[in-house]
Amino acid sequence: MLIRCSAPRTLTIYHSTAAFLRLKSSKKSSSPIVSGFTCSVSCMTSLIFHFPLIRSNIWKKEFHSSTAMAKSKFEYVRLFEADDRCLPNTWIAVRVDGKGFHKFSTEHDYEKPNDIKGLSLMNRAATSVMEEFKDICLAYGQSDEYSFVFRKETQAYSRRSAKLSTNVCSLFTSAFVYYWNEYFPTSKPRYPPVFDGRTVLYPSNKNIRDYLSWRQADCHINNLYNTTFWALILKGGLTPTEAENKLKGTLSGEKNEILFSQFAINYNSESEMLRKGTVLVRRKVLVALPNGETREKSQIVQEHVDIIGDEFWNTNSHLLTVT
Ligand SMILES: Nc1nc2c(ncn2[C@@H]2O[C@H](COP(=O)(O)OP(=O)(O)O)[C@@H](O)[C@H]2O)c(=O)[nH]1
Ligand SMILES: [Mg+2]
Repeated sequence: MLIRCSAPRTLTIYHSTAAFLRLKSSKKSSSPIVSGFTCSVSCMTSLIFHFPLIRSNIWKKEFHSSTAMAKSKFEYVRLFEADDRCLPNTWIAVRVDGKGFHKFSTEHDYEKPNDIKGLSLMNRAATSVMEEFKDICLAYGQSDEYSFVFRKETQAYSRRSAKLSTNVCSLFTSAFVYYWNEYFPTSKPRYPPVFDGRTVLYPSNKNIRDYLSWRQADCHINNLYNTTFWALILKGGLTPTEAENKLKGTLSGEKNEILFSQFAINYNSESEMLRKGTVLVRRKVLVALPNGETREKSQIVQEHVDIIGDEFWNTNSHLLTVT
């Protein structure tokens, strides 16, 4: 088969056993493919989509060699790109955190101090991230943040730090918006939510455990404070300033006491998701088949458990084992 498209250069496609495509490019043009090529877009599109061979090998090869000449002049700019590959054999934690979520939660009428729908949406978005990135062995979330732990030996994106954080952060954010309606069926987001993302490396098992402990301790400290703070305001009639002054310098035991004696709230009876945050891990679960039988399937499950003590890590020793 022979297809010709006319000047200023000729596109010729010979389609046989060894098909090839030749682009005769005008030497004058600095960007031959774009500026000098007069074949119509629809013609090009039809070419690309009708000839898988062209699309895959030949097209790629010729495009590359054609553009190589044009590229060479500018190619040096690649040297400005820093190599940000993460150290080998090191735990990679990617944490996303809501930007200005104090405002976002107020603008979207989140319940105080905790909004179950909002937190569940965070868990849904994080599940999407784990579904996509199989090398994430565990995720931990609380408030407006989520941490994702990549296996020590992961080769995802050649361990490039920015690739990992931007892909995780982007998917998390889009999933947050994508699933919004399932959790807030009567309202739309009033503006696009933003999450930042960062990659942090931890060389030892102790380090990664301490990192996760740090985030869970943060959850505990903030949640106890917020629960007491909002009880003083919503149930005790204090102003935010009065509540803040009352809690200034108090230890956790004193906050527990205020909750219990003034509001009959036993903090330990509060929901585990609020007190401990959410751990996402993969577990083998039995799923029912249409024929009535069951099959084991790996599924991402949510657990609201302590990850500071040893118990979780003893029962889940596989999480820290390099495979
Ligand atoms: N009312 C409410 N606010 C929340 C909830 N989860 C997170 N937030 C808000 O999000 C903030 C997250 O903290 P941080 O990241 O330090 O603040 P940011 O800089 O405003 O995102 C909290 O201080 C709360 O104001 C929730 O479930 N309910
Ligand atoms: Mg935030």
